[in-house]
Amino acid sequence: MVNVVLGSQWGDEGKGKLVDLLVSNYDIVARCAGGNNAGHTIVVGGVKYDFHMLPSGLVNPNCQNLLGNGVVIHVPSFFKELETLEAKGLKGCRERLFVSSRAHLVFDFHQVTDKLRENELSGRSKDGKNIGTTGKGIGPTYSTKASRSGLRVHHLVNDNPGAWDAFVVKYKRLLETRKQRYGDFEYDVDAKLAEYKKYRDALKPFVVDSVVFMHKAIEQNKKILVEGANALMLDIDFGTYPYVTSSSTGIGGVVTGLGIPPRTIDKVYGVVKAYTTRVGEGPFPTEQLNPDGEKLQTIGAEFGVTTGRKRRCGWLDLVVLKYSSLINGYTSLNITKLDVLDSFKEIPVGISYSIKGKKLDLFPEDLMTLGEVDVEYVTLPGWDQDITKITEFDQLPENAKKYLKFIEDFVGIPVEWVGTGPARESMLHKD
Ligand code: 2SA
Ligand code: GDP
Ligand code: MG
Repeated sequence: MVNVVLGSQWGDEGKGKLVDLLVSNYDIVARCAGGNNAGHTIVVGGVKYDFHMLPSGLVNPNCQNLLGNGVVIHVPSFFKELETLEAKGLKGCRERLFVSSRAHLVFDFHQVTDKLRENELSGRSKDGKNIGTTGKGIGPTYSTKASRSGLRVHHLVNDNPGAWDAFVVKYKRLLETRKQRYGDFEYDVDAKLAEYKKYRDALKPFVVDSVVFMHKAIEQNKKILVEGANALMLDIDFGTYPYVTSSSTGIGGVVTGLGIPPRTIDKVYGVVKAYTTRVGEGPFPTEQLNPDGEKLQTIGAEFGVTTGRKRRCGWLDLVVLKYSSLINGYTSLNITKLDVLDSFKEIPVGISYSIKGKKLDLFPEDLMTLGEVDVEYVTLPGWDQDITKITEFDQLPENAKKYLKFIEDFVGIPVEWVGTGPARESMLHKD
C-alpha cells in the first residue's frame, strides 16, 4: 500500500508535519523528487528538526527512509544533514536510510551555475526577473539529467575496475560544458574530486536499487508513505512556468521518481495552508502586499527553512486548490496553520479569476494572462478566538468550521485534518 502526501500550493504547507503525524503507521517513507531545496520543519517534544533532502520519516525510529531515483543528491549536504539530525538525538538514522543508485548527483558546479543563471536572468531578461531559486543547484542538475550528461549515484559508487576513472572523465567533461556555457569560473576540480573519492566509500552502504527496494516492499505489503517536496504550483509542467522548480512535484513525480505503478497508489493527502505563501519570484494572484500580508507573515513565522527568505503571503486561493486537486486527485485534505487566522475579523478567500469581466475556467497557463486577472473574493467571518489549545475538531469555533466547510464544498474533497499549531499534538482529526 502506497499513500502520498503532496503540497497543493507553492510549498511550505506543512507536509513534513503531516508525514510526522502519519509515520507511526508506516514502514517506509520515500522521497521522490527535489533535493535539498526543500525544507520541512517538524516539532517533536519541543525539539525542532529541519529536514531538507532527507525524508521526515527519520524522526520515527521504526521507519525506513528512501531517497528515490527522482531525487537529486548533493552528497556533502546529505552527510551534513544526517550529522545535524544525529547531533539532535535522532537514533539509528544510518541503518534506516537508503539512496537510489539511479538518483542524480548535484555537484558544487551545479550550485555555482544556479547562481550564475540567476544573475544572468536578473540582468538580461526582458522583465529583469530571476526565478528566485534556492541556489542549491537543483535546476542545473535536472538540466544535465535531461540533457543526458548528468552523473548518477551508481557512477560514483561503482566498484568495477576503471569505474572511478570513468567518473572523473565524465565529471571533468560536464564541468567543461558548464564553463563553456557560463564562462570560466574558479573551481578547484582536483580538490573536489579528492573529496568525492572519500564520499564514494561513505555513500556506498546507503545505496540500493530502489526499484528492487520498492517492489519488494510492495510485495511484502509494507506500508509506504511518499513525502512530496515543494508543491503542485512549482511543478515543472503544471506550475507557474518558468517560476517553478525543475522536477515533477505532483502525483506524476511519485510514479517516475520511485518506479512504482500508479495502481499501487491508494490515498493522496493534499496539504493546504489555510492561506497562501510563496517564496521566490513569480505570479501570486492573492498576494497581499499590505498590512494583512505582513500580519500573516509575522504570525505564521513565514521564513524559508532552507534560505531563511521571507515568504510572500496572501489569502487562500481556491482557484489554485481546485486546479491542483484536478491534477493530483487528493482523496482528503489537511488544512494547516488555521490558527494563524485566529485574530482576523474577516477572511477573504479567492474563488475565481476574470479578465475584463470574463471568468476564466481554470488556472491559466500563460503568465501574461495571469498578470491581468482580477480575483473574485468571498469574505468569510473570522472566529476571533485562540484555537491553539483545542483538542477536538468539534470544539472548533463555528466560524472556523464554516471556513473549512467552504473549502470542502468548493473543491469537493473532504477535510481530514486541521493544523492548529506547529507541534505534533496540534493536529485535529475530523471523523
Ligand atoms: P529551486 O531552487 O530551483 O527549486 O527554486 C525554484 C523555485 O522553487 C521554489 N522553491 C521553494 N518554495 C518554497 N519552499 C521551498 N523550500 C524552502 C522552504 C525554501 C527556502 O521550505 O522554506 O528556504 O527558501 C522551495 N524550494 C524551492 C523557489 O523559491 C523558486 O521559486
Ligand atoms: P513543508 O515544506 O510543507 O513541510 O512545510 P515547512 O516545514 O517548510 O513550513 C511549514 C511551517 O509551519 C513549519 O515551520 C511548521 O512547523 C509550521 N506548521 C505546520 N503546521 C502548522 C500549524 O497547523 N500551525 C502553525 N502555527 N504552524 C504550523
Ligand atoms: Mg518547506
